[in-house]
Amino acid sequence: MSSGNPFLNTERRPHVDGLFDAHEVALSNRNPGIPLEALRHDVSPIGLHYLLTHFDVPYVPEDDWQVEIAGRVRTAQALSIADIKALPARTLTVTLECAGNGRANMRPRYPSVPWAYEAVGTAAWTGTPLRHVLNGAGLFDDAVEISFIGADRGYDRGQEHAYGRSLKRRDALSEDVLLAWAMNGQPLPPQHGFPLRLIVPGWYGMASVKWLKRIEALATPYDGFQQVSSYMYRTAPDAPSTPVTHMRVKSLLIPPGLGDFYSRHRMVEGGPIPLFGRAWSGAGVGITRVELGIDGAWQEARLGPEQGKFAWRAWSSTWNAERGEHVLSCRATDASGDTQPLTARWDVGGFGNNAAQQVHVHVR
Ligand SMILES: Nc1nc2c(c(=O)[nH]1)N[C@H]1C(S)=C(S)[C@@H](COP(=O)(O)O)O[C@H]1N2
Ligand SMILES: [Mo]
Repeated sequence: MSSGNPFLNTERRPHVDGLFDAHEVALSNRNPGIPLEALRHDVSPIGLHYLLTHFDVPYVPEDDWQVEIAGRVRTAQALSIADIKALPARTLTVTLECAGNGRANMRPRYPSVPWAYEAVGTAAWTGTPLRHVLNGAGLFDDAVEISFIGADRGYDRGQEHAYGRSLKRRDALSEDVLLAWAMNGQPLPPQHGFPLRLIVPGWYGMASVKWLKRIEALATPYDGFQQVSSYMYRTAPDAPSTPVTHMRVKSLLIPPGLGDFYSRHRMVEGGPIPLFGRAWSGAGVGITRVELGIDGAWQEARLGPEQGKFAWRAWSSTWNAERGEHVLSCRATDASGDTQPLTARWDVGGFGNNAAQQVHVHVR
């Protein structure tokens, strides 16, 4: 029997090891990561911020966009970008990381965007706190969740859907959740959600819905695909799942010395080598410590100044490089006492891998 849906046999993708599949490579071409050397910038220049777009980037020819506010509200409404810009504005420096960052370093790996370390970036987002719009429409008491639906649409594992996510009422009313129209002082570029996106600081990136078209107050939990069928931690395909929410503590270092074009392996001259990196955590929790690992021995790194509760923090250290092959690593600890693990904890979808980075270096 023909179902008319050729994607229905893609419900489960078996884990893989070894060479990357052409589909993974194609996804990776569409979704660039930050070049690690760009971790130098406090705020990532727009073109260096990572991207993750599940379906097609919607074509929005001009600014005639309207966002619907619907569902369990006293006054349903359609707001223009001008209406939203007339509300009180805030700019927040926010580090976003994709929940799938590190997936390619897990063995075996889940076939999806094969991020190693680079699905992270920090931008200055300008917008109005979402609560102004929710309060303007008047949430009914029975509104337990707010859903956010983007203009992009496609299939995943046989199911057609628009990209959508939700937040619990309390989270949605936070002063820090923004309806953002600008990134680093410029209108959102098409790939980052023009003309309007949600920014949910402290959460993995999937919560920050781009090309936002519809905001709906719900009396029952939202059950869209990206909420209940994806972004779930699971230790086995049929094991109980827990939702992916805040970012886990993590740090990265900029690979030192000179890189080889093809392998990207590093060549360093012996002597004192300055090292620099970034560390962040989720839920507005600060970074209290970063350690630099040299072949498994850990030394304390220096922390740079904080640049806001939701932005990554710089760290630096000096490595006395001696001739031979070395593995550099870094691990951060946050104010709730969480430290990065040295090896990935297993997750079926490859989510939340915050294992310490490893950089192989040849010193001559
Ligand atoms: N509408 C829509 N919003 C979206 C996505 C998407 O595919 N469609 N991807 C999400 C995911 S998984 C991430 S990690 C972030 C990435 O944001 P960026 O591309 O601006 O870096 O956007 C989120 N918002
Ligand atoms: Mo993501």
